[in-house]
Amino acid sequence: MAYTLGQIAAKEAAVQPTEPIQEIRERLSKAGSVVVLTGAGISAESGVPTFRGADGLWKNFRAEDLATPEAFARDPRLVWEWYNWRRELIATTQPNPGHQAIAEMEARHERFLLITQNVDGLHRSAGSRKLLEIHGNIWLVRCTACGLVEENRDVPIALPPSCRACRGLLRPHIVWFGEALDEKTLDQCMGALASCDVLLIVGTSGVVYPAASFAPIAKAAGAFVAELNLDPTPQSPLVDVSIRGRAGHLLPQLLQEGAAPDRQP
Ligand code: BJW
Ligand code: ZN
Repeated sequence: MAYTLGQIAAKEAAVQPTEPIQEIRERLSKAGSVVVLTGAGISAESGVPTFRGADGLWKNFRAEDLATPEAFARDPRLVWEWYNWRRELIATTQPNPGHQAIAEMEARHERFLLITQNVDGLHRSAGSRKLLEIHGNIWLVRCTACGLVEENRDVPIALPPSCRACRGLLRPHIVWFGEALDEKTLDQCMGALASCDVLLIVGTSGVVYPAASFAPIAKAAGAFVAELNLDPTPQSPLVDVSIRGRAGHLLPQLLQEGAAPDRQP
């Protein structure tokens, strides 16, 4: 994580107004349709490193060396070694109260969609089912020859991994830079964003497209848009309410009907 717990507590105590939490709570309670968009920040409290920022995943690796189809074509072993390192790390993690609060939101709202950019699978582990993993899933592999997609939970995965159907080279079933997102998945996102009453954006820097366009799309369609993040983002000026703090602290507060918000982390 980019901050010590002491620094985070100081940030939250210094600037955390109670009203915006209450406003989001009220909007949620009246909403017919809710969409939640999450990024790496929601899993940070589970111990999964984020991508950007001081302790981000890219710090020791150049993105273009690892998360592009060109990088994989050039050196599949290097890319797989990075994924093996991440699979090993993620395998030891558990969902945190932020993931759990979103699963609870799904249970409370008939029309609900969780859109996550995360590939770690922690939302599903927390119980979320109305879920689109728009950048893929680290526990799925895809054959570069025949396209077969399969679950593979080996840690580490034996290198080079090959397809049991055609012996072709397997790759992570993850959307890399320059690759298109699944069209049907993106259509589902757009449909939900165009008709939701509330869009809640949690723990994403909001710089990677197309997810970076979701807030303006929902806003233009008339939704109330709220952001929960440790830091301001380029999306902060566009949204109706932007709250600084830890997802694992703020999200459970949104579920406390009628209760005074808890100011402690
Ligand atoms: C907390 C917290 C706590 C921390 N509580 N908060 C110029 C303009 C427009 C687009 C482009 C452009 N140049 C290039 C593009 C396209 C490109 C793109 O957007 N690039 C930008 C960088 C500019 N996009 C693409 O290539 C996408 N595809 C595409 O556009 O296709 C078009 C196409 C059409 C037709 C044919 C061909 C192509 C694909 C994007 C795929 C992104 N993939 C990655 C990596 C996958 C590898 C892997 O995971 O193994 O997905 S990039 C990486 O970033 C990962 C993430 O899902 C994604 C988003 O990151 P996220 O989640 O926001 O994390 P961070 O670290 O950035 O932020 C964490 C946040 O949490 C911070 O704000 C913290 O403050 C906060 N935080 N702790 C609350 N406890
Ligand atoms: Zn195959």
